[in-house]
This record gives sequence, structure tokens and C-alpha cells, in this order.
Amino acid sequence: MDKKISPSLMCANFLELGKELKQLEEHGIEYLHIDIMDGVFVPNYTLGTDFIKKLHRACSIPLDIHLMIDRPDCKLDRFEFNEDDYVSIHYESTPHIQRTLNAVREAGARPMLALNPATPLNVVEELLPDIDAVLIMTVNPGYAGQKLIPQTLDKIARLRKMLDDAGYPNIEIECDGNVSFENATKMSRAGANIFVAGTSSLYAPGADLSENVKKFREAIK
Ligand code: S6P
Ligand code: MG
Repeated sequence: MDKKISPSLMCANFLELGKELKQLEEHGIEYLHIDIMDGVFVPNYTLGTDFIKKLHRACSIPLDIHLMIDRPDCKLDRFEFNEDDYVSIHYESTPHIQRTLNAVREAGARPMLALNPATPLNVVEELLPDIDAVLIMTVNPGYAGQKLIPQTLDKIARLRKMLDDAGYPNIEIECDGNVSFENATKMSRAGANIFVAGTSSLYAPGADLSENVKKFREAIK
């Protein structure tokens, strides 16, 4: 499966965002990861609905919208989605996960199921026809700059096998949290193919974004 990079825009330099987006487009970056937090599902606030609209107009890269919000089912209509955008829904964030994933599809986007580090993989089994991807959180959601939870590497490998064995080889696996260059190689080998790149790689302090994109591509080859 093609390996794809999804830079986490909450980690970008907002004072230089236009320039950074151009660089990402020139490098053929596949997705832009947009963290939406509501201070309830996770204890933090980040990006929002207007930012998504502006990105849709300013940039051709599809969005990978990570909803860390309570009851996304009641709030989907506040968001603008394009057909190539991914929208990830946390298993614990809504009482009827299957219905909410389908609501994402009906809203015109691609549904991704998000699993916290402690959420077991067996919840995926009943949702295979409803999803295009699974997001494996490799840290607990809420903050950039955390440390990898080591057992999530094996979780990626077990998920890839489960998807292939069940006849769903096209369901993608994204990983998010401390995807450093070194961890990205391990995640890629375990079977992930979309990588959220934040402060531990593309946006590491003092480093050059273009150089880091090249280094990241090498890491996930
Ligand atoms: C965390 C959020 C992530 C972070 C990303 C930061 O709740 O969902 O998308 O922005 O993990 O990357 P790093 O390399 O600082 O962990
Ligand atoms: Mg995220």
C-alpha cells in the first residue's frame, strides 16, 4: 500500500503557514492532519471549523480531520468536508459509532475509526464495511510532544493482519503520536501506511521542513 504523510498542522509555524503549505504541496504531501479538540473529549483546544474552510480554498491537499470531540454525531453539520477528506471518529466519542461513521460518508467524506491506545482492536471487526481507515493512536490524544506507548506498535501489526485476513486489504492504517523518524520506520514495518508527522519529525524545533519531508520519506520507504 502507498505510504502517505499527514503533517499535523497544530504543530506548524502559523506565522509562516502560507509558505509552509506551498512547500508541502511541492513535496506531494498526501494529507494535512487537522486536530479538532473541544476541551471535553480531550482537555485541550486546537483548530476549528473556519480553519478547515480556509484550507479547502487555499490548498489542494486533502484534509485528514481528527475529531477529538464529544458527540461528533451532533456536530458534523458544522463542518465542511471535501470528498477526498478523511474524518476520524473516536470509538468512545459517540453512543452509536456505526451510525456516526455512516453519517461521515453521507456528509461526503471518508470515514476513519480512531482507537485510543487502550481501546481493543476487536471493536473494528463489526465495522469493517463502514470504514476506509483505522487511526491507531500511539499516544493518548490531547497534546503534541508526548512519548510513544510501546505496545501500540504490536497493535498496528495485529490490526494489519486482522484486516488482511478478513478480506479488507484496502483499509488503511494511520498512526498518530510521536511518529519520529525512528518510530515511523517501525510503524511502517508493522503495517501502517499513513503517518501523522508532528513535533517529533517534520516540525522538530530548528529543523528545515523540506529536508525533514525528504528524511521522512526515507524513513517510511
Ligand atoms: C494529539 C494529536 C496529534 C498531535 C501529533 C503531534 O492529540 O492528535 O495529531 O498533533 O501527534 O505529533 P508529535 O510528534 O508531537 O507527537
Ligand atoms: Mg491527531
